Amino acid sequence: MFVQEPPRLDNTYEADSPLRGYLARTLPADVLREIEPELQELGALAGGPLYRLQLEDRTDEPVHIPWNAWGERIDEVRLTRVWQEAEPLAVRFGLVATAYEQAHGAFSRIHQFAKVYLFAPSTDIYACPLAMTDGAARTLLDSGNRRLIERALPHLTSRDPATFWTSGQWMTELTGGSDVGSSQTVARREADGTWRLYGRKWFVSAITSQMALILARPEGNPPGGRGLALFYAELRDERGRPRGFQILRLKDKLGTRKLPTAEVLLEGLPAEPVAGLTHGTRAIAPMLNVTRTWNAITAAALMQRGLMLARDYARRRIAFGRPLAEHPLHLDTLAGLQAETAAAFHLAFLVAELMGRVEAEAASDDERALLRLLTPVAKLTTARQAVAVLSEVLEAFGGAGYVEDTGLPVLLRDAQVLPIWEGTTNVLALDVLRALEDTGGLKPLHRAFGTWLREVPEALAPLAHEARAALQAADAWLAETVDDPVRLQADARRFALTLGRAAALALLVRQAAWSQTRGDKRLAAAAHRFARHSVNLLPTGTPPAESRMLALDEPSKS
Ligand code: MFK
Repeated sequence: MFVQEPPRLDNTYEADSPLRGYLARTLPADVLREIEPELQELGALAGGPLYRLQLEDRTDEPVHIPWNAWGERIDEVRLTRVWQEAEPLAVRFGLVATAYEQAHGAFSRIHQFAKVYLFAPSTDIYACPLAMTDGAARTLLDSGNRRLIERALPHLTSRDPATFWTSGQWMTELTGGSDVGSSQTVARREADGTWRLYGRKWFVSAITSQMALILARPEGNPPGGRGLALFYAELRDERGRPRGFQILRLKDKLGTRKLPTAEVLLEGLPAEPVAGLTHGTRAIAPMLNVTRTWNAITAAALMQRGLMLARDYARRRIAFGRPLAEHPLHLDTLAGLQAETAAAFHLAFLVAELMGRVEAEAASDDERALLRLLTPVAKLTTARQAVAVLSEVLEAFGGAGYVEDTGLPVLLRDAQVLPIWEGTTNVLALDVLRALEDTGGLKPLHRAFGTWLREVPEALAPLAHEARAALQAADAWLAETVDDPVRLQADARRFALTLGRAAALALLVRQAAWSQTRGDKRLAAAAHRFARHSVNLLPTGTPPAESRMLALDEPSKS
């Protein structure tokens, strides 16, 4: 009887040509030599024992235990096996620490995110608490609060599982998922001058963290984000019991089901202001920007995981008398997915690279501006690509892609969180407009395109031209729309995606030019294919008045 061979993974570092080509181009040879053994080790784990454990542990989920047998409130959360193994590994490989140790100066973020990229697809979204931990470390450092930096940083950046802490990011409320400024959590000052927090947080990711950064409104403060303050809290006492909060329930989510996301009641949680008693959303912005970068890297990583499996399967699966890999239509489909994945990879890693340069104080003003602008651009662009690519990946397996015990459907379910959390596509598109106010428009991006596309061989010149043309179209739209707030908002998503896709194409062309001189034409093929998918999305909208008619199915008034 015929039995279908399942897809297999090898060492995911060795098999990843976009990652290896990128590291070879960007890192000095001695840095690459130094970090490569670690990447090899992580690739072997991710494609071997960790992936096998993921498949074995597929149906396990975290469990909330509110009470102990004797009636004491304990709010314990039991984690899955993959999560239990992921934490010590993450600490040993320095998935957060690497960015702060800065052993490789401005290249440290590339080093860190190369590890994150290999680790994330084999560890069931354990990247989430790590992302928030990294974000908390950055936020505390940027706050300049010496006491809290000295207290928490050694834990957040520890290389020792016994002292390592993860951090939560407690923002989301029923009133405000995106509109955080409408939060209702209250901060009350006690007679002894200490602070306690009261309220209900609606969506707290990775509830097992030891500390959290929390937004709350000091009593008497005005409404809106400016009236919020950022607080630091250590969440459990020495016996592991919650300090002034209860877990009401774990969320029943479409995906990221290994990640214990909780609804939490704050009943006097002791907390300490991080940076004054106002402007909480401004104070937590570093957290948002760091986690959005993790989001983009994870998006690229999940796409690559799906493609590695689909590619392997294409060689094993015989249909209509030959392997799928011999069918031109199947090859064409996978080629399109590879082009999108390579584009997402280069956009996400550009942000990582810029973050490293800014943090090592090696960045120019333009690079600082680019980091601010391209962080939301990369997050929103790659998240949408991930959902589209992983949906196609499932289809590339036919019915097997829709059957749970192949371990494939989870890829799509987990990808679907990427455009939602850490700011939806629309919220981030508005953040791109906000960022343009800080960066003084698109000039830094024009100059970056000039640098990236300086030495382009003739065969790639039309693609460089197309990337520039899309950026110019975005700039022309901005000039035309800047005084029309309704159109500005209505087109913001198309504008942001055009920037993302134009930047991704320019980056693909730059890498393709480098690879081609070394005899590798894969990136050039990816750039050609990517350019044939849409890059400039601005012409595809509907006038705002018609949108209302369409969106709400209202009859025309005229
Ligand atoms: C592997 C994956 C890793 C991801 C794991 C994460 C797991 C965690 C899951 C979650 O917790 S999901 C919840 C995440 N929530 C969000 O991302 C919130 C989305 N909403 C927004 O981003 C809104 O735009 C925002 C809350 C920031 C709006 O707040 P306000 O107070 O109404 O906005 P306002 O007044 O425009 O901005 C306040 C200040 O912050 C301004 O500065 P000034 O006070 O100096 O004028 C802004 O410029 C600044 N700001 C806002 N966003 C910024 C920023 N600064 C820098 N970067 C940004 N991104």
